[in-house]
Amino acid sequence: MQLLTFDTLPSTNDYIREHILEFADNTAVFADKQTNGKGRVGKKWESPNGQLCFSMLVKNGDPIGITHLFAVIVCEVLRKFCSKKVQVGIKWCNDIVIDIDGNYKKICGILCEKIGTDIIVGIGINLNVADSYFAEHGLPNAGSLHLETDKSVIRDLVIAEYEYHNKPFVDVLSRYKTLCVNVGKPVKVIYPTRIVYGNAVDITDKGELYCADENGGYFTVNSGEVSVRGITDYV
Ligand code: BT5
Repeated sequence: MQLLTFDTLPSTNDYIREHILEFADNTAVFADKQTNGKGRVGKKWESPNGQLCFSMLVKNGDPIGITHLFAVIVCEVLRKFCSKKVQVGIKWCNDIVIDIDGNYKKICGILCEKIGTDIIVGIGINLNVADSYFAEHGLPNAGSLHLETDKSVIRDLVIAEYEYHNKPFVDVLSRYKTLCVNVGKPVKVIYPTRIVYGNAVDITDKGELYCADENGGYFTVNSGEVSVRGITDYV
C-alpha cells in the first residue's frame, strides 16, 4: 500500500481521480484539511481541522460491496475507541452516526465514486471537531466523536482492516445488518421528486434497504441519490 500525505488538498477523492492512471491498487491519499470536500450528488462536505479525511483507490471494485464493507470497518474501528456510552452505528447506506441517548448525529460520511472499473473510496470522520462548528455551518445533524486519538492511528487501522479483509460479501452484510441503526425504525425516503414513508425491516442480500410501506406492501431503496431519514429526526 502506498500512502501519500498532504497538509491541504481541495478533495482527496479528486486528487486520486486526477492521478488515477499513475496509482496502484490500494493507494491511499490523506489530507490534514480539505478546502473543497465533496459528498454525494454534488453535495458539499465540510472538512474542518479535527476531521480525518482520506481516500483509497480500489481497482476493479464493486461499488455497493465496497460502500458496505468500509461502513462496517469504520464503524467497528471507531467502536474500539469510543466509550460504551457512545453507540456508533451505520445509517443506511453510507453514514456513520452516534446515538447519545436517542439523539443521532452524523460523524462520518463515505463517498464511493466509480471511475471505469475502479472505485475511489473517500472517508471523512469528525474525530475532534467543536460542536459550535456545525451550528455555524448550518449542519444540525452533524456531530463529533471528540476523540483525542491521533488521526493517523485511526486511518492506519481502517486501511489495515481493509487490506486484511478476506470475507465474502454475505459475511460483511451480516455485520452491516447488526450495526445498521435504521432496521426496525420508521423511515422517510426522500427521492429527487417525492417522499415515501415506511418502516425499515431488513437489508437485502444486495445491500439495499428493505421497507414495509403504509399499505401492507414492501419496497426496496437502492439508489445513491435518495436520502433516508427518521420521521422527525435524522434517524
Ligand atoms: C457523504 O455524502 O456523507 C460523503 C462524505 C465523504 C467525505 C470524504 S472526505 C474524504 C473524501 N474527499 C472528499 O471530497 N469526500 C470524501 P452525503 O451522504 O451526500 O452527505 C452530504 C451531507 O452531509 C451534506 O449535504 C451535509 O448535510 C452533511 N455534511 C457536510 N459536512 C459534514 C460534516 N463534516 N459532518 C457531518 N455531516 C456533514
